[in-house]
Amino acid sequence: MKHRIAARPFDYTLAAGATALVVIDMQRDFIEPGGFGASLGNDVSRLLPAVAPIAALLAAWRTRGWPVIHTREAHRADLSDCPPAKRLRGNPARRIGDPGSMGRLLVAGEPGTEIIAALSPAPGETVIDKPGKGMFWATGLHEALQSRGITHLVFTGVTTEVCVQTSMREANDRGYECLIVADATESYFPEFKAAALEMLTAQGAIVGWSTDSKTLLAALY
Ligand code: TIU
Repeated sequence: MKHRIAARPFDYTLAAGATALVVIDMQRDFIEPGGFGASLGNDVSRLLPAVAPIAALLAAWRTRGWPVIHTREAHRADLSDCPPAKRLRGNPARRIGDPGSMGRLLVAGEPGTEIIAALSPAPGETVIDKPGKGMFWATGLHEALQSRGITHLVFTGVTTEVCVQTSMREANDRGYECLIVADATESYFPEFKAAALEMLTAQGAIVGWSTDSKTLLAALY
């Protein structure tokens, strides 16, 4: 079954059951004070408006038994999957792997890499730790999605122009039909969020489509 979703720059056709909801990096390290996002000098409260729309989309996907993918930006404890170029770049207050109030920044298994309680993964949902900004780099995700017949991806999470945009671009190059939900993604920089949504959908959906959660949810009923 197909669902027609009003979207920019034109309607998106969602394939029921073959469309995964992707929730990018809704982990404490980006959303709560004391984590990696704050260490870069950001106002982490800016990301909170995305939480309720993502929760509503998760409920809709779970009711239908459709696939859900959660990602976390998280490195191995020995940082062997964190290139020096990533760890050493800039002059942050604290670097990846340094101790913070939620454990070592962006290290798998530490409290900071836990997905926030409001969006906790349900049993059976896929959770992947990714060492890069994009969800396909060094994760094996493409093969996992292909084996499950997933052809369409609906993107949510943080931050719009960093991990969400990178993941959506990687997905587009791998042949997925990609939709981003504008109110279910946030950035520390509102102007970057707006620009990212524009550039993803420009030139006849060069990377994909955008819609809002109310339009998407209404179209599923
Ligand atoms: N800094 C920033 O905006 N984002 C990241 O570092 N990672 C993600 O977007 N998840």
